[in-house]
Amino acid sequence: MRIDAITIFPDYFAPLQLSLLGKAQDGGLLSINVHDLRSQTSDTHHTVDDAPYGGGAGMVMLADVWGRAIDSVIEDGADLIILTPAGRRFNQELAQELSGARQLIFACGRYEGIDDRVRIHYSQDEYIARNIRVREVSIGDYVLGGGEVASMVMIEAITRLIPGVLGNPLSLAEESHNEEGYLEYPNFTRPQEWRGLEVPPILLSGNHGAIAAWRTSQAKERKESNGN
Ligand code: 6GU
Repeated sequence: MRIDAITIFPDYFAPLQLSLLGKAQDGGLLSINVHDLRSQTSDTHHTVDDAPYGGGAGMVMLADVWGRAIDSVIEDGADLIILTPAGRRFNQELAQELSGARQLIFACGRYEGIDDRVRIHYSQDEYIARNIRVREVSIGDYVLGGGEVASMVMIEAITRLIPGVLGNPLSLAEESHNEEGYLEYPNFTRPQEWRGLEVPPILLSGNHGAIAAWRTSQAKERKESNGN
C-alpha cells in the first residue's frame, strides 16, 4: 500500500517511522510519503490560505495549492481522504475497507478547512473513471487543530490490518471473532496474586468452554460499566 500525507506540518508524521510501521516500510509492504503543502506555493510568503467568501471566522485553505499537491501524488485507484470534523466517523469497519486500498492520500486541513471545490473536483466523472474515490472522514466528536493527528490514528488502525504488518497475526484472527473488533474481556498475567488481588480462579481451571463463557459475560459487564 502507498500512503501519501499532505500537510503544512510534515514533522508531525515522524512517529510513523517507529516500531511496526517502520519495519513494514523497510520490508516494502508499505510506503509512507509525507509532503509539505507549502512546496506547492509560488508566492514569496508561501501562502496556503485566505479569508472565506461570505465572511466569517478563520481562514480557508486554497484550492489551487491543494490541487497541485494532490495532482503530484494521485494514482488510479486512489482513495482521497479529506480530514474534517464534519466527515463520516472513522471506525473498525472503515479501517477494514481501507486496508485493501492501493493508495491512500490524506489531505490534512488546518484552520476552517479546505475550499470545498477540492472535494467536488476530485469527485467528478474523470476521477470516478480512474477508480478514484473521495471521502471526508472524522475520527470522533471533538475538534482537533488539524487533520494530522487524525490521519495518524487512521494510518495506525488501517495498516495493522495489512497482512504481514502486524507482528502476531493470531491476535488479528481473535479480533475478527469479536463484533467490536477488539478483545473486550479483562486480562491477567503473572503473578497469580498482586497486592492481595488474585487472578479469577476460572482462568486457571483449564476449562476452555467455561473460560470463554466467563469472558463473554465479563466483556458485557465491562462495556456497561464504561457507559457503552
Ligand atoms: Cl479529521 N479533523 C479535525 N480538525 N478535528 C477532528 C477530526 C478531524 N476528527 C475529529 N475531530
